[in-house]
Amino acid sequence: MIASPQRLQQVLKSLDLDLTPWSGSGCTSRAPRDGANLAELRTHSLQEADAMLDAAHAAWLRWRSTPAPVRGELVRRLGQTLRQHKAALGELVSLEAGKITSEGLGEVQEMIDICDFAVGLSRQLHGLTIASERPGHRMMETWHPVGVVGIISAFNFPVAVWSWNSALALVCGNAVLWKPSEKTPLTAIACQHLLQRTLADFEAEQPGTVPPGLSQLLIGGRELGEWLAAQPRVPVVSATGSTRMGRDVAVRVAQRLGRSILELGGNNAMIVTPSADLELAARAITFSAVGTAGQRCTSLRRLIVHESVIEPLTRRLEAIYSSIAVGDPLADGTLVGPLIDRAAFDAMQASLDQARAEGGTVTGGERACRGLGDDAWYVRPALVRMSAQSGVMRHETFAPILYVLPYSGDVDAAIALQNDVPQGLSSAIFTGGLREAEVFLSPSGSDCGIANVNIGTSGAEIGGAFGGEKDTGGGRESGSDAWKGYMRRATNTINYSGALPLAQGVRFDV
Ligand code: UN1
Repeated sequence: MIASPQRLQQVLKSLDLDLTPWSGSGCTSRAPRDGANLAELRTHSLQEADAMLDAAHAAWLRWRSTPAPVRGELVRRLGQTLRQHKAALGELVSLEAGKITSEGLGEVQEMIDICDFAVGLSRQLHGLTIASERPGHRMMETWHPVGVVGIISAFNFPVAVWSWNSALALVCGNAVLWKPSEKTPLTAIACQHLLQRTLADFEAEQPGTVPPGLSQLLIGGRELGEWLAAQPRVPVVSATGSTRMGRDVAVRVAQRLGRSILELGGNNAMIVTPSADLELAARAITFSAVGTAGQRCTSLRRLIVHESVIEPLTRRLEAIYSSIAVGDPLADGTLVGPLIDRAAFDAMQASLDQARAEGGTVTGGERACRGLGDDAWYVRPALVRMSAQSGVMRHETFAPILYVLPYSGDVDAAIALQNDVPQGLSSAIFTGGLREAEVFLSPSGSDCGIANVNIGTSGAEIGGAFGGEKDTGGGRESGSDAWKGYMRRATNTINYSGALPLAQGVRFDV
């Protein structure tokens, strides 16, 4: 296995990225695959953050008047840059976040896809025309750029979540100020570098198009996130991470009456009914539960299976789990890479201990691949048979733990169990029955932002709005009409008559 620092040098070379301006102390980038340190980076001070906000705000004042399709052209070029550097950026994601090769590349593909989506959107930032109750009047809605958009992102999708937010924010005419996870600063620096290069090339071809300062990157810890959330000149803050972090951001943003888009923890469930295709379900369950080492917001954490099929399904899963390839994420054939760090491993063990204390039977979950590094935290994915939905199942542990729970009776009983947790991000049902599927999707069905039939809970496409309810925070990012969260709406009434009729028939003759 080639050590991570050596692989990093290759990646930096192909990205043509010089880390010197970012080097310093305060933030260490490490590689979960072997525990090696990748780089020591300088954290930004609050004074520097202020200066970045000044620059971003000044850039926004110009960018907001740039025609939206021209803004789209910038994002089209960003998509091209990402296509050219997909392999290197994907490998950097694998190095710094520990994702297997195909998932690192998949994350960059998700960035390319959202750029394509945003380019189309740049010609479709439509408002409505509304019938006026007054003669000779017309009403309409106009969508305007909102200002500097703050982005706070997590380690587990270190580049895709930035792109969902910034591709939309940029076509919507905003500037961007990004505070990535301090666990993944290098991937953030690489994204900023690729965007800056794209901006510079565009500006060189069409001078005066791109204001400097349009995209700013803040490296540092929690205090920078708290600062960002409190800035009145950041009208929208989009934050992805834990529910604890989201509550803190929400309060700071709300105190100044800003807008937050929150994408927080999930505790995602799948219901398997007696009519389900069990083999298909087993494959979907495995990808959702153990993919990305269980470190997606959308990872499957609770499996709610009808008592009549729980035995064959669980046995099948135990067989699959016993042969899952855990190992170096950059090696061919690996399906499960490492956890992000020791704290994640400890949290997983604590949850498994709690599950045992609550009557669960645990298979797997132990440390694996110790030979890959003392500070590399690999685990065998864990399957936990539970007889009731106890306390441990109500909180999100960011690790590959799948609780398997039986239900009896009809699908409503399973849906009640599914919804009986604080979080509401993703959910799925496996069934051959139309009625069960439709009940699951109905108002009395799943209470999550994502509800799927006969596919797993993770791996959402960018075309749909992404996010969830309850402790998940209520925000929506990515596709559908999520762009509206990055703009402000003006309602316009235009009088083309010579009279001045008032609404609601009010008379006010002067
Ligand atoms: C996240 O885990 O923060 O649906 C995002 C998925 C991915 C995005 C997950 N497209 O699994």
